[in-house]
Amino acid sequence: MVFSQRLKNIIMHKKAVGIIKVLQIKKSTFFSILALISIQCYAQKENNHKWNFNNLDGWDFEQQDDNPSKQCEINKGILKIFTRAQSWDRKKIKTTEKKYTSGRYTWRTYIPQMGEKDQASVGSWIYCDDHHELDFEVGYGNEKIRKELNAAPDDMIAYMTSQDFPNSSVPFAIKPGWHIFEIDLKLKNNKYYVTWLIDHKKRHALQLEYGTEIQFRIYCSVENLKFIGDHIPEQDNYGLYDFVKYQYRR
Ligand SMILES: [Ca+2]
Repeated sequence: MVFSQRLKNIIMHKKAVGIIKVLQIKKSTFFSILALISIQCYAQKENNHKWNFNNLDGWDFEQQDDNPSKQCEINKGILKIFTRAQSWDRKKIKTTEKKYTSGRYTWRTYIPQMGEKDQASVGSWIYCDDHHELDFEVGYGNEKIRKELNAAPDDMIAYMTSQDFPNSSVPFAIKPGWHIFEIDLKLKNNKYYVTWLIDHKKRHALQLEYGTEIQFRIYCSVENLKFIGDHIPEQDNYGLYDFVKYQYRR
């Protein structure tokens, strides 16, 4: 009896130790996961930044044309990018780092009165590759779209576009002048949910089929693009950028 009681006690003790060990492992795993999430959030928050364009530190120039001139100028904290009449100039700047994920992307962009029917676009956008790109592209707009939107003669057309997964493009009429363009990426079931806002008003939203495995560069551009007007630009067109901001949020 005494022996079996001792055996029982030993077994009970071992079980208790086992449970405590399991609990300790679970606890340590829990704290490891918590630490990992905190580190990731902290790392992403470290990416928070506002670029005021007193210089182009942190940005690289890019072009998709055969014109060697950069056509990017900074004057008193305002970046100007322009394209020439009768050309297919495509001038852009992009963040050196491709690391931005969920959160709020903000551009303060000036849209001028662009050439009537000109195929020229002022872009405020983010890009990973040709299938993972989210844009504001603003231009004169082609005749068909202008009719559909009942655009006034001085209206410009802003296209809010997801290039793929899924593809979606929604046009919206805006007046020339300074605007706040924002792309907001929220995670829903680990996939991005994108909201396009113009001057703090929601104008389009879409559930995307991808999440933080896709990281973006931020872009500013003026490009002569065929989709946005009816003929090759007849005047020089430009866009101005006061600042760009990225603010992380899950
Ligand atoms: Ca500025």
